[in-house]
Amino acid sequence: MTDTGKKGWFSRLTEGLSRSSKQMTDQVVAAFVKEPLSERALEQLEEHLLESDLGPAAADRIVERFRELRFSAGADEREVKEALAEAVTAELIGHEARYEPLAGPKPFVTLFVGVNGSGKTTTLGKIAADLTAQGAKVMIVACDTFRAAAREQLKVWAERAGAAFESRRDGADPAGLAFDAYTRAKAEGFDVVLIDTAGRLQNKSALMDELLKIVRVLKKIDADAPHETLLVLDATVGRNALEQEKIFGRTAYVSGIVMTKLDGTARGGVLVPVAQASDAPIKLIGVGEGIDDLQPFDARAFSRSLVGLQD
Ligand SMILES: Nc1nc2c(ncn2[C@@H]2O[C@H](COP(=O)(O)OP(=O)(O)OP(=O)(O)O)[C@@H](O)[C@H]2O)c(=O)[nH]1
Ligand SMILES: [Mg+2]
Repeated sequence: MTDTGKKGWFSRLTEGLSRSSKQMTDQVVAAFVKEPLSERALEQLEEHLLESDLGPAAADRIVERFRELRFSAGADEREVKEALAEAVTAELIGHEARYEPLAGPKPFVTLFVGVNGSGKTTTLGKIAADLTAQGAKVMIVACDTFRAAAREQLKVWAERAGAAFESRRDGADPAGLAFDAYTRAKAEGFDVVLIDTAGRLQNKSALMDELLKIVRVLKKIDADAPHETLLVLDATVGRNALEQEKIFGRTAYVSGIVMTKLDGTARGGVLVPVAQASDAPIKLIGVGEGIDDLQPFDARAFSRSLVGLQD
């Protein structure tokens, strides 16, 4: 997650986004390179932007930018890609921020929320490993108490990261667990507390009630807790991610968004409308299942990778 080894980091991003960049650029580039500007080319651009799930508003603005750019008939591939990358970056300005758990209060409590399968547990595990590698004292709390498998999966991540692990048996009250774990973390000088939550309960309102209850009990210990609530969204569900942002963004005190599985889709452009719809900035992106495949979100780097630029 730290930007050390910049080159490896960037090539991982580019590799992860390769399906999206193929979708987005191959034909677009062909339509503009060494061609006089035409309505047909602009239409194609719009089509491909929409197919990448960038959304109609952003697609319109990008097409207008291209219309005004008026590439010379000698424009090469690089020029076209650079222009597209700049246009996408412009759409993301103001929607990026860092996740900095070691810069805030101690222990810094982060709550992970999102629908089932979005990547909460995996993201939490990657973050834990990154933080312990930096020497932080990390506690992981398994508030998805309804599934034994969920607890086991998280325990594996905790062991791999060398983090403390707090859990309870099936069906135990997640808020009670969160309260006790935070109390212990405070008493024992932990730097960071990472709280995993269930993605699915009997129904949506039960899920929201439970999240709000966890938030309420944490606030009994520190009115500012949780210090971060990360909404984890799966890019492969395309524009459904927008629906999920709407539901959680309104009710769960979301302070940052993690967009996962950008490597598993050609529609990574969906990050753009999600960023624009959300009050919370994008903070992290997942570009693979491995421990090193979680990255801080950088609008410029993301945009360049999305159009297939290699640096
Ligand atoms: N390719 C890819 N797979 C990912 C990424 N992030 C998570 N996954 C995979 O997505 C699947 C679901 O991830 P989980 O972390 O279990 O999701 P969850 O939100 O905890 O799900 P529930 O506990 O059921 O609510 C797992 O197989 C992960 O390995 C990513 O960035 N890229
Ligand atoms: Mg999980």
